[in-house]
Amino acid sequence: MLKDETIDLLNKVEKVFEEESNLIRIESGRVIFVGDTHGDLEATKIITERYLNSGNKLVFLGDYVDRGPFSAENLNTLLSLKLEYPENLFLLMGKHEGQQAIPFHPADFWERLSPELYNRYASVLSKLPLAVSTANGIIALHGALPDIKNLEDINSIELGDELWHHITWGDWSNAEGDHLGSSFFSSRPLFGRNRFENTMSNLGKNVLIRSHQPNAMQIMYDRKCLTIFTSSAYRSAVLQRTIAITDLSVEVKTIDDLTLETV
Ligand SMILES: [Mn+2]
Repeated sequence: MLKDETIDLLNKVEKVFEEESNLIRIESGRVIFVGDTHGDLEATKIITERYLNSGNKLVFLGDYVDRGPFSAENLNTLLSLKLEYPENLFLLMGKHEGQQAIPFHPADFWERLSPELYNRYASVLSKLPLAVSTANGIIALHGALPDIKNLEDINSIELGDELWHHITWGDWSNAEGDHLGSSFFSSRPLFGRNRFENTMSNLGKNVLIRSHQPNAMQIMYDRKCLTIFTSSAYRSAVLQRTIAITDLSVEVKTIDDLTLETV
């Protein structure tokens, strides 16, 4: 895409994101959750061609760029589709969309941009929503759950604050405890079962669908926490190209009430 076309796309889609709250509520229909795509344009195309139509809502859980071979194409495809289907496609914020708050390296997509495009992408992507709540018992976000008392608290989270960091950078561990510290090699905050159970109870939700942690156990916490990963860019990922599907007319109590599909 030429630079002028990219700037034009960013200007238009920025207005759509400015209309959205941090928390997206989905009340009916079928929802397809997509994990990190990380430059896997083919995965994005298969999923959007198969599922982006009336009656379905597609929720991408963040991390559209870096690591895989087609970062710019993947991101621009998703932004163009967001303009076309603003009510059927939702793009949540991942760690790789938060460059304005926490720049990190390596980040091959970001590092190749001109300063002008870097600033425009960083500014527009800083406006992405943080979480999706469905009427049948699901909360979905990129990483971990923040310590909040109710769903509405998500709307007052600000880019770069501690709760934002827990959502976009947080890992889960299959251990007891709440905030277990940060891993030694990165600033990824680590959380245990108590954080999961307390926040899920506060939010009145049964199942968390998230991505972010390619080597996490796919199913944790009594089959109520699901990690999906949809990019084939991480060879070490436990599962690749996996999506999760739910019909909002059926209450979801555990992960067994979802349909998992490999694309
Ligand atoms: Mn990721």
